[in-house]
Amino acid sequence: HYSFFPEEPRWPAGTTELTYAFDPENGLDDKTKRVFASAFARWSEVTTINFRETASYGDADIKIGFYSGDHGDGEPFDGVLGTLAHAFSPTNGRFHLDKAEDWVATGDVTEAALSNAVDLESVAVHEIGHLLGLGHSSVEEAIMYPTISSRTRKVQLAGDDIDGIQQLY
Ligand code: TQI
Ligand code: ZN
Ligand code: ZN
Repeated sequence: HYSFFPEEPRWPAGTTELTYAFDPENGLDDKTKRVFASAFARWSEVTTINFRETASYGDADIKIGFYSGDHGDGEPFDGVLGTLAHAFSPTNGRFHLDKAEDWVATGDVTEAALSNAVDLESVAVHEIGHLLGLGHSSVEEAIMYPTISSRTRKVQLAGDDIDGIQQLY
């Protein structure tokens, strides 16, 4: 079953659009950016919130970046596997990914040559759930279930994820 953060923080009632931006220092390619767009679209399909990329990083509601090790927020990354990414509860908007992972942005992660390959969209869909206010779910099929194996792709929202997010928005 889905859960929320303590005190159930959420984006303000009536929010119809949230903007997101990529840390310009990362210089991400379009292929990578399209993976995030696809992950956001999965949540906008089941809520009244649309997500729009903006070039003005400073003004964006959601700020996405890849970092290694200690990156200044008290939650250092740990190298290959372990913690893959973290996102904060509403309305913080910070969404950080561990640069050390072998991120797979397209194709079939189950066929990736690297045994520690991590599917970027799977992690993005999960972290966006946190950004919107969902905690973890006890339902194994749910995107918000707290474990995923490497070389696994899980990007489809389960009924449990949809029930949870529709409680908030
Ligand atoms: N990162 C953890 C996560 O996103 C960080 C975390 C732990 C967390 N507890 C939290 C974030 C409570 C918000 C609220 O769950 S992770 C998965 C999963 C991670 C894990 O790198 O371990 C995914 C990131 F669920 F598959 F294990 C993405 Cl999909
Ligand atoms: Zn961080
Ligand atoms: Zn999580």
